[in-house]
Amino acid sequence: MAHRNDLATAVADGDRGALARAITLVESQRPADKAAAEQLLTTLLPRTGGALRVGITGAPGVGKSTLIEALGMQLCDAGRRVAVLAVDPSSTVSGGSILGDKTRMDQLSRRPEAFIRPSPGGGTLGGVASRTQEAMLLCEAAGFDVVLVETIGTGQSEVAVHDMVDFFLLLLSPAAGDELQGIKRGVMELCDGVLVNKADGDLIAAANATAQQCTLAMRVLHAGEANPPSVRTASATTGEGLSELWREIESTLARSRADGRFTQRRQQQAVRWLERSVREGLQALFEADGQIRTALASAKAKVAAGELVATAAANDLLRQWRNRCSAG
Ligand SMILES: Nc1nc2c(ncn2[C@@H]2O[C@H](COP(=O)(O)OP(=O)(O)OP(=O)(O)O)[C@@H](O)[C@H]2O)c(=O)[nH]1
Ligand SMILES: [Mg+2]
Repeated sequence: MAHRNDLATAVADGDRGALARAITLVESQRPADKAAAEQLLTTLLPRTGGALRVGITGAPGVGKSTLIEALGMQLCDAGRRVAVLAVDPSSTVSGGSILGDKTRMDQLSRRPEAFIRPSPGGGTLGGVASRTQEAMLLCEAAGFDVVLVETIGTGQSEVAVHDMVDFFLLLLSPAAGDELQGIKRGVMELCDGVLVNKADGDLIAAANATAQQCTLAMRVLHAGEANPPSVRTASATTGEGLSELWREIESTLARSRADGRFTQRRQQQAVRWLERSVREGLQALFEADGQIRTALASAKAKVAAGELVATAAANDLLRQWRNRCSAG
C-alpha cells in the first residue's frame, strides 16, 4: 500500500520515471495490477483534467507524427509541457505501434518538457482506447498541460479518440481534394478542424485548392452551425502555419469553455467511457464462463443452420447466464 502511495506521490511530483511505471501499471492485464491501477487512478483523479486534449487523425503518411513533433517543440518552447500518446488498433494485432517501431519525434523525445508513449498493444480497440485514456489522466496528474493523441485514420479508432479529446483535428494531404468524396463522411462530421498538411514547395497550390474544396464540403456538412470546423493549410516540415493552427485550437476551446460546451463534452465523454467499459466488461464476463461458451458455440451452429431464431437463442443464453450468476 505504501508503495502505491509512493507511486502516486512521485507521479504528482512530475517524476517521469514514475509516470512511465504508472502507465505500465494501467496497461497491465494482470488482475493484481488492475486493482493497484484502479487505486492509483482514484488517488490521482483530483489532479486530472487540467490538460488540453487534442486528437490528430489522418491517412497513413499524411504527416501526423511530423506535425506532432513540430507542434510539440513549439509548445515546449512556449513553456508548455506536452505528452504524446497514440491509439493504434493495428498494434493489437501486430504488437507494434505507430509511435514505437518507427522511431520518430527524435527531437521532441529529447525535450525534458515532453513525454512520448507508444500505443498500448494487445486487446480490443475498446481496451486500447481505455488504457490510452487512463494514460492521459496520469499525464495530467503529472502536470502535463497539453496531451496530443495520434491515431491512424480508421473509422473505429477515430471515434474512440474523438471520444477522449477536446479538439479533434483531421489531417489531409494536398492531393486529398480529388478524393474528398471518398473521405469518410463520418470523420468530416466528427472533426473540430481540418489541416491540409505539406503546404510547402510544389505542393502549395494543391494544398490551397484542397483547403478550398474542403471548406465548401464543411459548409454543407455543418450547415446551420454557429462555429463550423475551420480548414487551414500548414507545413509540418517548415513549421509554416503551425502557430496559427495552435492559436485557432486555443481560441476554439476558449469559446467552448465560455459557453459550457467544453465541460458538457467532457462529462458526456466520461459517461460514455463508463457505459463502454460496462458493456465490454459484461461481454468479457459472459464469454469467460465455460458453460456459456459451449452453449454459445452450439447456438451459433444452430442459428447458422436456420434451426434457431437468433433472438430466441440469445434470450435463452442470457437466461442461462442469469441463472448461473444467481446460483454462483
Ligand atoms: N513536404 C512535406 N513532407 C512532410 C510534411 N509532413 C510530413 N512529411 C513527410 O511525410 C512522411 C510521413 O510523415 P509522418 O509524420 O510519418 O506521417 P504519419 O501520418 O505520422 O504516418 P503514419 O504514422 O505512418 O500514419 C515523412 O516522410 C515526412 O517527412 C510536410 O509538411 N511537408
Ligand atoms: Mg505517425
